[in-house]
Amino acid sequence: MDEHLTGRALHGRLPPDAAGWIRSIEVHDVVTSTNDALKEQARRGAPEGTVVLATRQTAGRGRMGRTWESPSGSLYLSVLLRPQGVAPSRLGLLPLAAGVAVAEGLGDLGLEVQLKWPNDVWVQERKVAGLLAEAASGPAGVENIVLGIGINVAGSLDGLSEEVRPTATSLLQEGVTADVPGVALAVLTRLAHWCPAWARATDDVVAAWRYRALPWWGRTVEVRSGGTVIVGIAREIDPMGALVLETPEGSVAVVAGEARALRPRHP
Ligand code: BT5
Repeated sequence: MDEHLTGRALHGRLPPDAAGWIRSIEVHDVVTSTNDALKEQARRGAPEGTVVLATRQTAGRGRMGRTWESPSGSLYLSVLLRPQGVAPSRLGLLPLAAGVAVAEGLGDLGLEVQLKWPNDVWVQERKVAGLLAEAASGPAGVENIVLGIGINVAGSLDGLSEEVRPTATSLLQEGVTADVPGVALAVLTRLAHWCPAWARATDDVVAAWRYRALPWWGRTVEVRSGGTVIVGIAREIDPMGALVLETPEGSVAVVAGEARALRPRHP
């Protein structure tokens, strides 16, 4: 990243509301994982709204032990939340709230995206961004959450593996010529609204998410979760962010997993 783009300079470019919630931004050219760097800061008592940002990761993580490929020139950021008295059952809603923030931020830059349950940001069936929320709990409940977001900004997908490339896209690939700081500002501005809104349970996260979701309603969807596979007709997102599927055994609310819409069978 440009030398003049320090965290302090970036923070100074946030709109006042967002600058009030985002406490500080630490900028790195390269880290193992911004989530791990921020967890370290959380252990040392960093406040809510602390942000770690990098343009390359050497050990970027996805969910369930997967890798988030993190070549240079894209945006990898993590935000620290310290929600007070938030029920653990609301945790599943946070990736949805963050997805809305990313969608709105990218929308501000001219890129229309769609949200795929629970944590993917897509442009026409290709993943442009992913979200990973990791919570640390203690005796008093949820102590902190490190919310990580990876957004493919750079134009060339050459930095991605052959396996990931066919299902990935980037901002530049989609014709949006924003730089990493610009994308960071757009997304942080929206996160500064949606993270506190999620914690206070004020704005309707589910309605905002559904508005931008892939139109799966009424389609047959398969969710792999742990060792199980659940297939049913997608009906709704429940108030806690679970995907409600209508199965032959009845209605099932799936809280986490890997979802895909099955192609309709032709006779
Ligand atoms: C995610 O996991 O989508 C969460 C990604 C979160 C990444 C951020 S970057 C900042 C912070 N620090 C971290 O270490 N992580 C967070 P999941 O739903 O498990 O998706 C992972 C899958 O997405 C992989 O198995 C690949 O198929 C695909 N993938 C990996 N890298 C990709 C990329 N750069 N672009 C598009 N798809 C990718």
